Amino acid sequence: MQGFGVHTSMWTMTWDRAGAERAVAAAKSYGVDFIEIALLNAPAVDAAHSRALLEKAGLRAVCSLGLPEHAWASRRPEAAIDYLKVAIDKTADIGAEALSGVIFGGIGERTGVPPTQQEYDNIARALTAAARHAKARGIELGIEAVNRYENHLINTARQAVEMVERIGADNIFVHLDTYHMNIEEKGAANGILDAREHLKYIHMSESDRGTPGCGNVPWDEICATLAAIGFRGGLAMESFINMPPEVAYGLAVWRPVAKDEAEVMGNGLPFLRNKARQYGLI
Ligand code: FUD
Repeated sequence: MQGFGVHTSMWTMTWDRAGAERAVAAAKSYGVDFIEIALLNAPAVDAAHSRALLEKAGLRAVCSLGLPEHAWASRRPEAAIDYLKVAIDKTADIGAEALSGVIFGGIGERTGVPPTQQEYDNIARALTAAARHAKARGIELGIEAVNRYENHLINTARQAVEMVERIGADNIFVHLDTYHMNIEEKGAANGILDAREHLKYIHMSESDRGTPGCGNVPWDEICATLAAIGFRGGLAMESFINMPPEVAYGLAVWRPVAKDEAEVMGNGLPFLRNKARQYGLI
C-alpha cells in the first residue's frame, strides 16, 4: 500500500451500501489515493458492491477492524481464525490490498491484569493461520499497536514487531498510529525507528483524534523520521468524527473531537498532505 488515504470513519462506520456509496464519492472528490474501510461487521459486507464502486472511482483500498468479543484471539484463537478468514475473504473480494488494525483482539479489550504468555501464544497461533489464509488470497495483514486504554496486549511498536517476527510470514507487517504513539512511545521517532524493518502503514491521527494540525502530535518529527527510514508505505488520515455508540465506547471518544467534516477535510487533510509532500513521502 502506498500513497495518501483517508479512513472512512470520516463518513461512516457502517459499511453498508449507503455508507459505502457516500464514502467512496466523498473520498474521490478529495483526490486521495486510497480509502481505509472499517470491516466492523465483516460478514455483512456486500463485497461485490464495494468493489464496483472502488473500480468506478479509481480508488484503492485497505480494510481494517477490531475483533468482536466472541473472536478475541487471546481467549478464542479458533474463533479468531474463523472470523479473520471471513474478513480476509471480504478484503480480497472488495479488491483491497491489506487487512490491518486490531486484528489480534478487541478495541476495548482489557483483562485488568498484565498480558500472559498464554494470551500471546493464542494470538500468534491465530495470526499464523490467518497469515497463511491471507497469503493464499494475495492479502497482506497489518498489526496495529494501540494504546493501553484500548487494549492490554500490543501497545508499542516494539511489541508489534515482536509479534510480526514471531509469526515470521512475509505478508504480515507493522501498522503504527500517531495518536497511539503519542501516548505509548518514548518520542514518536523512536516508535518509527523500532518498527523500521516491518513498518508498511501509518495512521496520521491527531492527539485528540480531531483535526490534524490542531493538537500535540509532532508532525515534523514523524514525517522526517519516516523519510529517514525510507518509508514507502501508506499514510492514512484518521479522525473520528462519526462515532456510533458501540464504537465510541471502545475508542473512548465521548465528545465531538472536531467541528465537522469540512473542518477536518478542509484544514486537516491539506495540512497532512502538504507535510507528506514536503518530506517526500508521497
Ligand atoms: C483504534 C484505531 C483504529 C482501528 C481501525 C479499525 O484505536 O486506532 O485504527 O484499528 O480504525 O477500522
